[in-house]
Formats: sequence, structure tokens, C-alpha cells
Amino acid sequence: MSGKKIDDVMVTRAIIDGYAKKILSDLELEVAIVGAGPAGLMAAYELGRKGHKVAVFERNLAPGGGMWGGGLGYNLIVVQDAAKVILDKLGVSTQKYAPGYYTASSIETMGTLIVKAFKAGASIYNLLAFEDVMVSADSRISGVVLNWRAILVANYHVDPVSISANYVVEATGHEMSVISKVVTKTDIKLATPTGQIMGERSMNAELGEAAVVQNTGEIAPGLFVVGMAANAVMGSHRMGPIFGGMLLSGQKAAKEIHQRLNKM
Ligand code: 48F
Repeated sequence: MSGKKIDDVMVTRAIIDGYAKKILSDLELEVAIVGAGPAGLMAAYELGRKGHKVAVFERNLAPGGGMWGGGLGYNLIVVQDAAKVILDKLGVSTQKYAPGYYTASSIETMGTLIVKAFKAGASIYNLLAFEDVMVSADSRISGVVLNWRAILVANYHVDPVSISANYVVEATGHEMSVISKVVTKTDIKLATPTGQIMGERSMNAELGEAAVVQNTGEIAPGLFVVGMAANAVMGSHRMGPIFGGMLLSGQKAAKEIHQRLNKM
């Protein structure tokens, strides 16, 4: 000890010790969510609220995915009636623009979602990128393989580490990082009409918003898909900066996973 009021090494010790304890307690999860966009965070919030051991892994410095910038960088989002109810419950203010169209600040909405998920008990890890899936002998997705994003960006040859989960949630949006890995590295057939990735279709908000909720579900044994990834894998439309479907999708997945976990 240096005897200073603020000891630099103590600051280091507090961070390393606290982080190590936290991640050690999250090595065996009930639910591992990949991607901290609106759909993943909504699922995390609902699962955390129900008392499940859930963590979100986000490769970026800031969680939030594609919501921060609203549409065209104008930081407002649009939601419809069904999702306005969710924003009301979260305490996010909305403004009625026309019947069935409400606007909300993308900053307030995302800020609230992050805080709500966190306070509900979900762990949120930033800077950690999904690299691969764990697969059990019976061809079930049983966890996630993670590495520091900085290591991946630098293209260093450093091995990743593994975290197990009863359920993994693919919440990486248009990119489908998890599903793409399942398709290229395993023989598992997806629960799509072809057993493969169908591919995202062009803009149609009405069809896209309905489809995203419908497409939410278990896409491979042990792997749920939510949000834009659900439409991309099922061959459904994108929907642009209307975000109700993302919230409803996260909510639906959390409900179904909660029911499955309760039966285990
Ligand atoms: O893209 P994103 O916001 O997905 P979402 O929740 O919402 C989609 C909307 O933002 C928008 C839309 C609605 O109209 O179409 O696109 O379905 O959030 C996905 C998050 O996943 C992270 C990525 O950085 C983003 O924050 N992500 C992607 N790949 C990885 C990842 C990876 N390999 N490891 C960790 N995080």
C-alpha cells in the first residue's frame, strides 16, 4: 500500500477483481444473448425480471445496436399501438403523430432499455464478440464461444473461451452472426422451409413488422432467434426505423424460453 488516499493499484485491483468475479459467476448461464440491440435487450429485461440467469454479449463499446440513430440519423423511432404499450410500461415517453403512429426518442428508449435490463439482473458485457457456438453430442446449441473484439479486429491468432447456456439467443440483427456460424460449421438444419438461411427481403414495414414476431422462436435446437435476424433467416422483409416488432419479438422469445426453463 502506498498510503495515498487514492491508490492507483487499488483502482486496478478493484476493476480486475470485480470483473473476474462477475464473469466467473456467468460461465454457466440459463440464457446467453448475443447482440445488445433492442430485441436482445428486451429479451434480457424480461428474462432477468423473471429471475433467470441471463447475460448479453455485445461486441461494440456501447450496447444499443441500430436504435441510437433512429431513421437517417434523426434520433426518433416510430412504434405502433402494440409496442406503445411496452414503452408506456418501461416509462418511455411517446408522442402521437397520427392514429397508430407514435414517436419516441431513440436515446430515451435505448437508454431505458439498457438500464431496465441491467437493473432486472441481466449481465451486459460489451467489447466481447461471439465467435462460435458450442454444440453438444446430440446436436444442440449449448453455449457461446467468445473473444475480445479488439483481438478479432487485429486478426491476432488468440483462442477464444466458452460459456455454456441452456438457451442461446441470436439477436445480432441483419448480420445473423450466430446462425451463419451454425450453418457453416455444423450439420444442424434450421427450422426454416429449406433448412437453410432464406435471406432478408427488401423494405415492407407492414409485412416485416408482422413477420418478425411470427418468425421469433427456436430456429435450431437450443437456439432462439429474435429481431431482425428472425426476418433475415426466414426470408421476410426489413422494416426500417419502426421498432415495435423488435420489442415484441424480444418479449415473445423471453416468454417461450421462460416456459421451457421452468419445465427443465
Ligand atoms: O442490429 P441490432 O439493433 O438488432 P435488432 O435488435 O434490431 C434491428 C434494428 O436495429 C434495425 C431494424 C429495425 O427496424 O431493422 O436494424 O434485431 O443489434 C444487433 C447487435 O448485435 C451485435 C451488433 O454490434 C449490434 O449491437 N452483434 C453483431 N454481431 C455480433 C454482435 C457478434 N458476433 N458478437 C457480439 N455482438
